[in-house]
Amino acid sequence: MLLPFVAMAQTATDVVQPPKEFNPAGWDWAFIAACALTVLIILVIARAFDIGSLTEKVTGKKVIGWTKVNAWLAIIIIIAGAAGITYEMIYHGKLILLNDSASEHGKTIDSMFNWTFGFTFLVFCITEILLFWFMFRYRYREGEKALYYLHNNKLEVFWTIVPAIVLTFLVLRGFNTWSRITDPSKVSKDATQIEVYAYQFGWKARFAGDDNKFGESNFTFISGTNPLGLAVGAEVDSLMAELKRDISKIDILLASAADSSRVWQTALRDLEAKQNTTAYPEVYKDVLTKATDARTGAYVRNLNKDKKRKQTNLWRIAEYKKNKDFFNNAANDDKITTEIVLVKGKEYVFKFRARDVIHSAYMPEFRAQMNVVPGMATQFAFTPIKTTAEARKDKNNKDFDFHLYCNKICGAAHYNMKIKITVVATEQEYKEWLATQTTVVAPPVVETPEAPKTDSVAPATDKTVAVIHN
Ligand SMILES: [Cu+2]
Repeated sequence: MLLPFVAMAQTATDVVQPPKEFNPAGWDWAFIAACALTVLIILVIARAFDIGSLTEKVTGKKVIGWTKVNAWLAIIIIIAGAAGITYEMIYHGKLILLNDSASEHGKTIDSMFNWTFGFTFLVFCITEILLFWFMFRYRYREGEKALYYLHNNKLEVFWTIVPAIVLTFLVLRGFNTWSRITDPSKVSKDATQIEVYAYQFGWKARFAGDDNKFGESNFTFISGTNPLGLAVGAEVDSLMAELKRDISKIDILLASAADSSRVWQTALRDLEAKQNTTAYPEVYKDVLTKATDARTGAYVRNLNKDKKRKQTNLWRIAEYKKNKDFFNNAANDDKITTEIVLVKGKEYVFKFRARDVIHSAYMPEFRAQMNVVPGMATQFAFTPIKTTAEARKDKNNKDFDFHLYCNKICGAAHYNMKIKITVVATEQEYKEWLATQTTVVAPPVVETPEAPKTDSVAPATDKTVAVIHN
């Protein structure tokens, strides 16, 4: 530890306490009285100064030396400020800036952090002290004239070279550390791969199955039962069958578009004739929209758009299906989990993928953070050096867990986007856990698309029907 630092990072997993009840008996009345007294004293002093300046006006003689007062106030402010910060550092920060890292590279990150903070803190202190001292020492005095000081080469060289050397040292060290944990060529071949998949709003993890190989994936394969879009043959077949069914349903709707338009126009006329437009505003609004869409052709246009989209999707999947390397069954045994389990001392590579918007995988205890970008492969490698059980003991908190959080404001439920990371001591524990996890399960494929009933052409709600036939 370079310098005494304030605690900053230790609140990441702290639970937010509910507000305490209104209870004046528990208040620190001595503190409140001291505050009130301070305010009172300031008011009295201000009043005294007021009287002073009034006297100045009346007598024409100088009573208060304002320059001197301000100069001394500056000194008081810097001393009081420094004392306040020191107090906070010791009593609330406990002189800790970062908790112990739970990953191997985390020690380097912490050391870099401390060096950066230490250096900037030192410069900050020196410049602040000089700033306030100059304010005090060179305040206005009668008869004294300011020195006009234009340029000094030695000073320029000094404050260019020193930061340049320090920054070079900090940046090079940072660059080295960063590339060691993010450069794919620097990760050892034996490192276990884990895919971390982000979506609004949650995370899923994928572990390679018994073959120790990740299967291919593509966003076009995503379905309700295949959230990661893995290239699992049976899954993708049933998705294709579903798409075909949807397309034939749309075809039937298109064929009977003229009939359905008539139904809605009649319904609309009925409603208007019976003056039900105000009695049932929602029904009227619904029927009006449908009748208008049918009349303007928007209904048919939307159906065609939907059909085109589904056909494109179907075509894309069919193209992928032709590639036997893509559908090589490697994805069939991949495990999809809602928790990440790691073994202490083993190296891991996290491969990140996003479904919708940019997220950011943030693992504060492991000193790791990486953007998770749709359509882009990002990764991060690290070795955990502390089990969950050890961390609980260190923190003296039996409920503590490591987590991976989203650190990019990605939408309404961003705050709730996290996945638990458990670090176990032995490979055996990990294997036992993995065995309980599930793969993508394929539902039975339905070959013949089932035709929808024709009376569903103009779907009217019970309420609508009741109103129309009133
Ligand atoms: Cu997110």
